[in-house]
Amino acid sequence: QERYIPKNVEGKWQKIWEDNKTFTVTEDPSKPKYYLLEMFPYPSGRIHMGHVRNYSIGDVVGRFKRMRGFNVLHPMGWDAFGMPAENAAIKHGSHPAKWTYENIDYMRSQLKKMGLSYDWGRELATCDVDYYKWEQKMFLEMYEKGLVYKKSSFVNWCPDCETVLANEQVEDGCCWRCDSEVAQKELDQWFFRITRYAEELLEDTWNLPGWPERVLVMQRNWIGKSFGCEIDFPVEGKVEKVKVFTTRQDTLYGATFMSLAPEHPQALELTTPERRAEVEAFIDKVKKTDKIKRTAEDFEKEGVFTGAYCINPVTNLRMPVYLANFVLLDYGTGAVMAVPTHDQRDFEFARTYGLPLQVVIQPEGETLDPAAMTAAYTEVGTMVNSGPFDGMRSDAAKEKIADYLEKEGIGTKTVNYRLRDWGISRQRYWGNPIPVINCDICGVVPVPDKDLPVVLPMDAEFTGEGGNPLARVESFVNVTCPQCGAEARRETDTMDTFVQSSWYFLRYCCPDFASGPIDRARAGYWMPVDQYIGGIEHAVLHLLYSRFFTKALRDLGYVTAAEPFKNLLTQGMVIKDGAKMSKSKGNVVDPDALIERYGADTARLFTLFASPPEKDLDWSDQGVEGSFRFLNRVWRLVFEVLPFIGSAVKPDPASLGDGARDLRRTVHKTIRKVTDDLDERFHFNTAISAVMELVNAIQSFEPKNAPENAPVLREAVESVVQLLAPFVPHVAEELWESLGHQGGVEAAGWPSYDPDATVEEELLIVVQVNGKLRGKVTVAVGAGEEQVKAAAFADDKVKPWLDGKQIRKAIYVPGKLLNIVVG
Ligand code: ANZ
Ligand code: ZN
Repeated sequence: QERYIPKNVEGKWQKIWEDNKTFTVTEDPSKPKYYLLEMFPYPSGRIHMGHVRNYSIGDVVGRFKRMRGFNVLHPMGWDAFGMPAENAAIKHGSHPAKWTYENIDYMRSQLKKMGLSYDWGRELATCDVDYYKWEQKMFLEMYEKGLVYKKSSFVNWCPDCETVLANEQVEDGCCWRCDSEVAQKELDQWFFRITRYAEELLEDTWNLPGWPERVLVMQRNWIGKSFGCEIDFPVEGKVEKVKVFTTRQDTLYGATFMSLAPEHPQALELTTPERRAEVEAFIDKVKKTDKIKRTAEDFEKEGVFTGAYCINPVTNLRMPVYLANFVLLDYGTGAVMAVPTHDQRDFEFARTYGLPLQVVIQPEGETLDPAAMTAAYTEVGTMVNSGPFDGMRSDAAKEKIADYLEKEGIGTKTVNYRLRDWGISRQRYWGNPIPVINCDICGVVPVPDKDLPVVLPMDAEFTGEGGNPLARVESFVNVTCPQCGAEARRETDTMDTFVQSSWYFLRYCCPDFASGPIDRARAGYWMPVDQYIGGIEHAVLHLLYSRFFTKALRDLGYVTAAEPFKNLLTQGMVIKDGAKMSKSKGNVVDPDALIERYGADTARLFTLFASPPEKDLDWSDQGVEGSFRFLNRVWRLVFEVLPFIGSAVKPDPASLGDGARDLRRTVHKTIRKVTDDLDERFHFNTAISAVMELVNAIQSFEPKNAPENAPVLREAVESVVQLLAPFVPHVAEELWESLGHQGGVEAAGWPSYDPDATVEEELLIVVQVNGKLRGKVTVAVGAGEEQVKAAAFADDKVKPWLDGKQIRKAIYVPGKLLNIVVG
């Protein structure tokens, strides 16, 4: 077969892999395990270049590890619930299930055409009853443990998708999916109590050295731990107190008024009758604005006076109580002691409403005048106007004041987290039904075990009229209460799709396990995932939820691992003409067309060669052409040397000529380099260039037909084929077979290098005359200064610069450079 025709090669090997179940794995205790995972795709319809890149990266790792003797679990599946299926159903009048499963079939065939080394026997789709039924079971177990609860709350509401969004799904006040502006709405919602794990989630970020630092930083900031105090402020004329949370108790002596969240439960109680109408109007207004806007730095600070006063417990100052739009109900205690001199928001608020300022921290060598201040002073300084704490540094005073408050019974030291519980209710059909029944008499009643799973009814109608189609399926909704037998209504909220992706990696360990969600033994063998690969856009959402789920399931006894992903690689985007490849930009390259024209190996090679995985990949048609040409060269080279290397055996280092020894050195140095580049690293592009150089070296090696060169030549081309196998598996298998091997290149294992063969025998010395580069000479390793000089003086390029001149001195940097000074 003289010509490289990808179609002939790729189909053939894909069938062999499938027939031989080459990538099917079991929990083999005799081998080291390696769990490799790429983030599973949403079955949107077609594979895009981002997928091609993600999965090509993963496949190199998987094939390399397999060649190195690891038992590699490399599964694939579908994140199959979600809104697009329902929207498509509305648009085309079909069923979300039909749309989803058709897309899965098509995309699976696309992935198979890429020659990815998946164990397809473990494939799962999260919309399979067999998958989501286990999620319902775990949900109810978490409910029992108080890890799931229902409460009425204000939620982010996307008016276009007509569903609730988690905080993580709101970007700049807009829906992460459709970009419409997010509104606030009060609804009964289901939550996972992720906050119970806030501390452990934070703490364990320090035990994940295999994660990119910036992802860890984003998670730490998202969890947002802060240390401070809760302080009680008496209310004038009442017994009740107002509790605030502050991280700046050092500013307590400067607190001049109070700011409460408009939704604060004490807001109306405190309001005096004459202020009531105005206060109510303000509360209504704020409830309509979304939280993200309210807390934006440049959003106008607005408030209303309640008519009530608090007493500052250390200064006895009367502090007017305001409601303020920037104070949120669900952070801290929902109430803030306002210190306008040292907090910028309070400063702006005080200026707007003419409230008093008191400086309690002075900057070094300066005296702040409250009347002249144009911004709050937020740095560390010297304490003033603060009674016994005057003269201290403010950062030291923090601790002292906290102690004092505790001793006096005014306040307590507390820790606060920014992390909120994870709202998972979605008012949509195409999701996992929350398995409870709402009874007027009994309240929330879990669906009894014998009645699980709650299966999505197939006869819902998708009219696009808004609301949840599930809620309109009477046969689904109308049930009797399992507890009291009264008429009751089935819950129609479904779970956020991020719930399914929070444990799919556990189900991959045991996809056929029939007696529970997770087989402890098998999950115990595979977990944690050794290498996870996916986009940076999941830095907080999916990666935090998965960590939470793993910990929660550990506490339910399902797994032993505390962390799901040992190493994380976040790959860059694929860009073309300077922009992210996307339909809206009109710059997409279709993987099908690419594979049709060049074959999967070229598509893989290009995406791996064009840039390091973490960086963005700039699409280049010439680059694709170049990769294709390279594969053609390798192909031709193998068939060119094939007649000469027939039955050649391993080279005998002792009997090699100079040229052969040089080639062999290049071969072994290349093996060493590629191994280094792939082992626990992702330097694919430099590994590929090293192989390209090796191919050049083989091409220029002559004479190829000399019998004594056959062993070295054979070793050289075989190494090329082996080193390329993880990148371009089809070509590699075909050439390996052509070279006379049976059983496949992967099974042959990864080549090892002979350290002796890599030792340099000659050195290249740069020769300068009066500091200018004039030539290069080759000398034997171990040559002394005199030999180097002799070679330099005799060199044709150097000689003309010395002719007729007097040599004053020569400076030799051993092994590198000779500078001859003439005059
Ligand atoms: C007084 C003070 C003085 C504050 C000062 C800051 C500076 P972190 O660090 O992010 O935890 N705060 C407390 N609860 C709030 C809520 N529900 N909505 C809006 N703001 C709230 O932030 C803690 C600080 O944020 C607290 O410390 C409080 O203002 C404010 F010079 O108290 B501080
Ligand atoms: Zn009941």
